[in-house]
Amino acid sequence: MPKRCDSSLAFLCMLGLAACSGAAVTSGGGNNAPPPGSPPPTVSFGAAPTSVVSGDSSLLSWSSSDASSCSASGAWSGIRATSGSQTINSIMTPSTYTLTCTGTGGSTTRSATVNVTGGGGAEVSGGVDSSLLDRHNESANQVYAFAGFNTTSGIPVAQAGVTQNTGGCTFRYDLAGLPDGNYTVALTSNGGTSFSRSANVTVAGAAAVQDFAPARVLRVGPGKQFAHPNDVTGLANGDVVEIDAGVYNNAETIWPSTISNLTLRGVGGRAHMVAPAVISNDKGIWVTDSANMKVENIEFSGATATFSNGAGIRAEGRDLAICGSYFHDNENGILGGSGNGNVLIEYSEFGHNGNCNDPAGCAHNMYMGNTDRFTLRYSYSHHASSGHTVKSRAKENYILYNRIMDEADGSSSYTIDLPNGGLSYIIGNLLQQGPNTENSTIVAYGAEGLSNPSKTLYVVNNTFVNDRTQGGTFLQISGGATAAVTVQNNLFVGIGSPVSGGTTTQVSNLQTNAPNFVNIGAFEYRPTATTPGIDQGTAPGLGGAFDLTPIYQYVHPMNREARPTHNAIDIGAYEYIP
Ligand SMILES: [Ca+2]
Ligand SMILES: [Ca+2]
Repeated sequence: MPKRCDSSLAFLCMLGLAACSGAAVTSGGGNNAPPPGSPPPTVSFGAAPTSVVSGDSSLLSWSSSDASSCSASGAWSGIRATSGSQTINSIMTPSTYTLTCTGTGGSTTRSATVNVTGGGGAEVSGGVDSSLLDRHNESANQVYAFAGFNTTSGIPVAQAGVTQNTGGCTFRYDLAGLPDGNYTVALTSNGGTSFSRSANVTVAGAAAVQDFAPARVLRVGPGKQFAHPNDVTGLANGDVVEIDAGVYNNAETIWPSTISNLTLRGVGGRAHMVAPAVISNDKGIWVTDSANMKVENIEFSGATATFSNGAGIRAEGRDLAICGSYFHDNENGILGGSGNGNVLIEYSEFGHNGNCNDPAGCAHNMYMGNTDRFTLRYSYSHHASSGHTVKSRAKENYILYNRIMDEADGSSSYTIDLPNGGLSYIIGNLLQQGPNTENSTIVAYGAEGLSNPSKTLYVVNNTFVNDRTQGGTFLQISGGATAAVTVQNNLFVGIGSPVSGGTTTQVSNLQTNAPNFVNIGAFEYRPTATTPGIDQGTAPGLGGAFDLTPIYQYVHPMNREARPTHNAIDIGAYEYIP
């Protein structure tokens, strides 16, 4: 779930004690007397979260208008850009961060305080199996500690969000600073409405570990309960199916609609599902009819079907989360049905899927149907064959911090195709079309008619590269003035038209033929000191309820890191640090 809401605020919201805007909290104030005719700067400044476990970090974010410079004081110091963000690590004591921005109209001061829990007692921490979590509403996954054994009523004495380990499909929590005593430690995936697991934990001066394990694990592999994923029977709601790493030939399964909340997980590496020469369901290697499935560490290859649209996964059930998986050499990598709900794909790779063999329509590296929300993040999609590298008809699209490319010899059509519009966020991506692309456009919005309810698109802080020597179009908007499009802080490299069609708001974008990246030939688009656009971006602000400011940047392969801050935000998908 892309929405940001710090855990303590979410808890207050749950109790009805605070408005849950997800916005940062500001406090303090005080404006110096301005000279006549000039307004004092307007400054927005906040921390997220505003309460951390001792030793954890918080992100400070700010923006201003009518200011020429800002300075930090209190628990931090130094000169700051007039907008930006900075992660403060290892916060051990309650800390107040102050920012003063100055312009011709005077100065404005804002402060944000980060409170610290823990430090005085012992920590209770542990792993949380992904099968127990809501992957589509991450802030709802929380662990509470209640005083006494066997109770989950009343006000908890401590609370922590469940966090995902970077680069992986595993999760954990840390409840810090619990005084000695007996506690019930309880896991919720719906913000505290109910608890799916609880355990009695005694704290006696030392750290305690309490893991939350799945209800039941079925094991697949040589010598295991089932030799092959095709053989799995007797499934129950909430089961985890752990499949040993290795190659499984002739793989094809319809995961049934009568079972929900299944987690299918490769262990010890990826479990590779190789399609049979003829898939009997004529759709895909795995057809996910089950609601709320999770697929982790699985590889899919070789899917074909009668109409040249055989998929690694044919997604038909409501809500699907894919993590750490690899889809290659299928007709479609994933083909999303028209089922409603949310599809999340993260830390995954798609390559060499796609074709235009069927006159009725092409197959694509990934092709999402008209679902409610599609999120693609920290992933690598490349070398689509004739089809599109990413295609989605979803009503909402969050395409964040990915590498999506033809590279040297891919033959894709569009790099991103959102043919029906939708509320769409394309932020922090590396987007390239190669010399062999079969369509001169990189990103297309509304190409088949803006039939989704929202026709709003935000394209922010991406690095676009056109390697098509005859030129091309970086962003093509169809549908005329009905689309509301914001294009900000993008770096357009190569010849061609940056934005074509539509009525667009374009702010601080830059086009260059000399990007001076670390190694453009090897598709390493990190900036150097002479890359154009350093410190030349502008604060993106909010796009609807979503903060457009990039907080991560892509790390190859299929990973992410926090986007640092240095002076004003840079144009493009990376921030340059001297
Ligand atoms: Ca293209
Ligand atoms: Ca900068």
